[in-house]
Order: sequence, then structure tokens, then C-alpha cells
Amino acid sequence: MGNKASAADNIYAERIREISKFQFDETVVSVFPDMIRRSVPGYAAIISMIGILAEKHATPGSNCYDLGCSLGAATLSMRHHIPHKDCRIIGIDNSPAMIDHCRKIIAGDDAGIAVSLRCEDLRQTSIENASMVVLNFTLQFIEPADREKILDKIYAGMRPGAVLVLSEKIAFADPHLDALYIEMHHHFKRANGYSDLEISQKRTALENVLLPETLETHQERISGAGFRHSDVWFQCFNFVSILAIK
Ligand code: GEK
Repeated sequence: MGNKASAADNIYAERIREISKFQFDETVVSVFPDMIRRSVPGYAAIISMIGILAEKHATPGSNCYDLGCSLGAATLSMRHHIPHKDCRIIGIDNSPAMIDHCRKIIAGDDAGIAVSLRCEDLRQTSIENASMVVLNFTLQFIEPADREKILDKIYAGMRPGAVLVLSEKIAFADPHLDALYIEMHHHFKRANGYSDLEISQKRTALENVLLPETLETHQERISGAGFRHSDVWFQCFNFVSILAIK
């Protein structure tokens, strides 16, 4: 399913004098499938479960949103599982390089469900008639002060019974656990072929760009928005995916 020919991620392999802030530009796009697979524990499992969740929760004539869709992995997973031909998947990303490449991947896929892709800031996206909304490792890149408004807007645009999948890298209030899970994540990256230099340079690039919050903060925001049920359905170290139901 799409995303096949990905070059190996060696963006941070050589020592960089001044590491600039991480951006979703052409360079990242060209290695993105390899980067995310080797950096996010459980990524492939989460993507395939998004399809399974869509199969059950997408309702006839509704919209399914993939906010921060990157190259459309979650979009494709939903597209291949939604049983209703009159559903529409709306993929949003504010990186022009991501959306351009995503368009090509979706064009090469022949599943029947309509897909609309838009290059826009998801803070501007209106959510309407949604039976499923996916924020797969996207909210973590948005200013924490803006996150409540986004969750409220998503909730307001959902049908009763609709589901939100929110996957995030998280922080832990317990400093011991926080340090342990960060270390375990680095072990995971090392096991996937990243060197200590790559791990440390990438970490510097993501400082103040990827802003993790605690699970409790996410859960409070989700219940504050009005979701009736929510739970962590996937966790590996400091990576979680939450299911919230309206
Ligand atoms: C996947 N969900 O493969 N508006 C829209 N898009 C944004 C915004 C914003 N304000 N901020 C960041 N993005 C994907 C993976 S990657 C996660 C998501 C990662 C986009 C950004 O351009 C990037 O494509 C995506 O969110 C985050 O399932 O790289 O760790």
C-alpha cells in the first residue's frame, strides 16, 4: 500500500555544525517512511489498526479525517477498510512537500473511497459530519496552547458514536520513568540502525518542535472536550495511541 520506494534516512548521520529546527521539507519527505518506521515504536501496528477501527466506525455518508496525514499511510489504511463507498477521507497537512508527494501516492492507489487532500494548517480545518478523526503523531507538533481548541472543534464536528484516534509521544510526571522510557526509545532507534550521533542530533533538531505532554494532560483535554469514553489502546514506552468515542 503506497509509500514503497523510500530512501534510507541518513539526514543526521554526519556531524552537523549548527543543527536547525526540524522541518517537514523535501529532504525529510524523501526518507519519511523509513524515518518514521525506524523512529516510532509500533508505527506499522498503529497504521494497520487504524484501518480496522475505520472498518467498524466509519458510517455511511460520513467524512473521515486524517489530520497531519504526511504521506497518507493512515488515509490508505482507512481507504482499504471502510466498507461504505459514499464515505470521503479528508487528508490535511501543512507541509507542501508532504502533500505533493502524498497526492502521487494516493493517485497510484485504486481503492474506491474518495480522498480529498489539502495543504492547510489543521487549526483552520473545519470538521463536519465526521465518523472518524485521526491525529496520528501530529498534535505533538502544535503549540500546546492551541490543542484544546482543536479537540473541541473535532468533537463538535463529529457524529454521535464517532471515534478519535490520537497517537502521541508522551512525557511522564515521574522523572525515573520519563528517563527510562526515553532511554528505551533510544535503544529502539539504535536497534534500528541509528547511531548515537544520529539520535542526539535528531533530538536537538526536535527540541521545542515536538512538545510531548503527559497522558493525564491528554486525557483531561479529551474528557473536557466532551468525549464519553476514552482509553489507551496501544502503548510502547513513551509512545501511545488513545481511542476516544463521542
Ligand atoms: C502518519 N500522521 O504517517 N497542520 C497540518 N499538519 C501539520 C501541522 C499543522 N499545524 N503541524 C504539523 N503537521 C502521519 C505522521 S508526522 C509525525 C504524522 C512525525 C504535519 C507535518 O507536516 C507532518 O507531516 C505531520 O504533521 C507529523 O500516520 O513525523 O513524527
